[in-house]
Amino acid sequence: MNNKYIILAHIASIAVLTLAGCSTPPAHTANWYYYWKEGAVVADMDKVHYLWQDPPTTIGVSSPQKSTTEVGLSDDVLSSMTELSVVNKNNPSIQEEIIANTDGGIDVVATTIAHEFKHIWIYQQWGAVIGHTGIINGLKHTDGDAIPDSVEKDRTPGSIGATYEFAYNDADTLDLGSVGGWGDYSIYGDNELLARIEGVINPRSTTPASDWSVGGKNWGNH
Ligand SMILES: [Ca+2]
Ligand SMILES: [Ca+2]
Repeated sequence: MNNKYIILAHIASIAVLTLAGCSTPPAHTANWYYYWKEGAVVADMDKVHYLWQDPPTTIGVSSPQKSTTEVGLSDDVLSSMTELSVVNKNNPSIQEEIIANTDGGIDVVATTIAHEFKHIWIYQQWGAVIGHTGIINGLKHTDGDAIPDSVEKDRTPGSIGATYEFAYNDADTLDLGSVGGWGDYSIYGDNELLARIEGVINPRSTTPASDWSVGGKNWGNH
């Protein structure tokens, strides 16, 4: 299986980061955030917390233990682009390619919101967070990627386990952690891959006609 997806941004999500700990942003910053939130230019923008960081250290975060209704985005959501190409360590026929697209803005935000809420969805299914092992909600977790052993071992056609052939004892079966600068994914790469793909194939809806932010879809048209 060789799946290719078009991605609009490098989504450097750190699922275990908290939303707290950011300094108060200067009043003049985040034109994009306020325009898109107040104008509902991207669906679920009302559930986005602005992560002010100088310089930004991540694009988006979710912290399911603290909130299942809010995710965070930083200014880096506007700029970072990359391509992801990974292969299952145990079955090289399983390959996932996520190809960068340089058209950023609301498209990147729509992808990133979907991505972060997929991390939360995983938490809601089984109740584990990154790094948790042992029995959680009656299901065994061996590798700490928040996906239970039974789900990773499942080879029923169409299941998560069958689609990616995840290993129950390897948190990063497709070796996302080997990609330059992404070493953190070695502890939850399987979880991250599900979120990456969700963001690409099922991004939040957008209303480009309402995007009057600086550099946005209608910038220069007024
Ligand atoms: Ca697991
Ligand atoms: Ca795994």
